[in-house]
Amino acid sequence: MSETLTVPPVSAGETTNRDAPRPSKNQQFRALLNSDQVEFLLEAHNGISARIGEEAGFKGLWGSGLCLSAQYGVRDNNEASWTQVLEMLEFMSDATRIPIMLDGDTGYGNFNNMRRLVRKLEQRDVSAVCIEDKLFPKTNSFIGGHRQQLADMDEFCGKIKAGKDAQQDDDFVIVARVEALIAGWGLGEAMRRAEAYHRAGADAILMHSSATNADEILAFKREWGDRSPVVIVPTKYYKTPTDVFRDYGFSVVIWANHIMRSAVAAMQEAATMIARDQNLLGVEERIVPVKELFRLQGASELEIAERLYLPEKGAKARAIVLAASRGSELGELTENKPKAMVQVRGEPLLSHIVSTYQSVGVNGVTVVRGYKKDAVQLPELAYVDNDDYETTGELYSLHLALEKAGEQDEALVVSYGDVLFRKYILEALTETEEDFAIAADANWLESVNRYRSADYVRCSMPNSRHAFYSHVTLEEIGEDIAPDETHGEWMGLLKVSKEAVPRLREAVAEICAGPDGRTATVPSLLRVLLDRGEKVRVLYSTGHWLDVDSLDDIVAAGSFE
Ligand code: SPV
Ligand code: MG
Repeated sequence: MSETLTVPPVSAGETTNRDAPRPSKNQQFRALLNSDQVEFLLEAHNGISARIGEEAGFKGLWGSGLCLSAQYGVRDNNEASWTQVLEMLEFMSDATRIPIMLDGDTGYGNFNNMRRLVRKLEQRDVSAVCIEDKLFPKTNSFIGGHRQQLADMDEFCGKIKAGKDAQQDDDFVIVARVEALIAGWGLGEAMRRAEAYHRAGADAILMHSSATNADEILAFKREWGDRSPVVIVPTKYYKTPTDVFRDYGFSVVIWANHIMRSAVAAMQEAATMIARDQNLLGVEERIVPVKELFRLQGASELEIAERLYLPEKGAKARAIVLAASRGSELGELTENKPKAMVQVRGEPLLSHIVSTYQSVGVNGVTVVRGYKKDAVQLPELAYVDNDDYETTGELYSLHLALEKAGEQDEALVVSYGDVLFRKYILEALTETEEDFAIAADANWLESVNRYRSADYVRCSMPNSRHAFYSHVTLEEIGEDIAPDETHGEWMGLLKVSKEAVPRLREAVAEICAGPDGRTATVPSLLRVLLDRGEKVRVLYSTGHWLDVDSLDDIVAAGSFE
């Protein structure tokens, strides 16, 4: 199945479904009944099984009373209320485009209940209902069928008539199910009832049998001829070749409970295995991957719809966090783990950074690991390893991450595993429209420290109220900008629009392939971008970030919220 908007669970965005018009479900079902070949309905009992049936190529589904009851864990004795059945049917109908015939048991009451049932089914786009001539509450035909009492024939005819009168769409189908053979009354009674129901307006007769061969069903069909379409359920006489049904001119064959039974077998096997092994190793390769569930649920349709309908905000970005270096200035704190994993307020630095990203909706975070990479293990992150971290620099790490990610249709934020920043800075950065944007601290003078190298920026204008409303751009970045020309300190954050990501990737690859490429830095990349004529927007802030370079910084990070 294609990954686009092919199958339309209503809940998964009917509004985005613009496929060519197709016959209504009722028309489709009517066509099945009138078709000159034998047609098949597959049992389904919830949304996902309905969808699986449709994908397997079935043209219609059977909402089996037995299996709908079983999936609720109750007996096929009308223990599930008719509205509970209806509710599940709505999910099945929403999940598929093929028609569904409900096994409506005895119609859940008298003619009046039947009328209401028909109206409710039509409202849920269910195309047909089959009712059986037994008494409410019914019992499954294969449980003591011979002892089961049949409905009064005339009363049942009234129910059929009431249903036919209630339907709004001419193509809605009512099938009358004759239980005379099940209850041991023989062919004569079966014929008498089938004829009465036919005259009452039933669109088809379902002749049921619990015999293990098809003799009585075939005898009925011989006698019935083509008075109306005949539907059968060969659960017990499954050995009869389908060609026999074809030759006899049956209209519809229902495979009535096989999806539920196969699901039960698979669930029992998996449950037993997991209970026995107390791990998932054995079971994992026998079951579908989680992404198969996502596919069946129509997750890709939601992604497309989100692109159509959600505002393009900063959230449409992913992040790369460069965290390959040790941070040896922290001494024994980084003996067994890189700086990004040093604890601050009970959590690794990296966790704080990832939380900040997540708080603005940037959930796709890739971390480049290097030094003690095995110590960098946090949930929900993607990892790229720079195993040459000792001889390479941060730009090389970025290069590896960009190459691994391949083509991506999202903006990108690059930051470091040892730089904390406030959420609003990130938010403002991701909302910029420019292809490249960086954040700069205009309070750089406050944090000047002779022992610490920093990347300073010279911009198109210094920070001011006026600058807040202007599009300040970067003119120079480096460690050696004269103090009277310095407008701020780069905070280690770079945003790249989705359109500019390919240009970024190309520039990074080119620098890394050059003579000093393996030890190049992100500021050197910014210089190359400026040389290439790219505009780099600068957002000023005053403080509210922390570059963790020393033990004092670790202490300061403890109160950074
Ligand atoms: C069902 O599937 O619930 C049916 C068919 O009614 S049978 O179980 O054969 O009665
Ligand atoms: Mg049933």
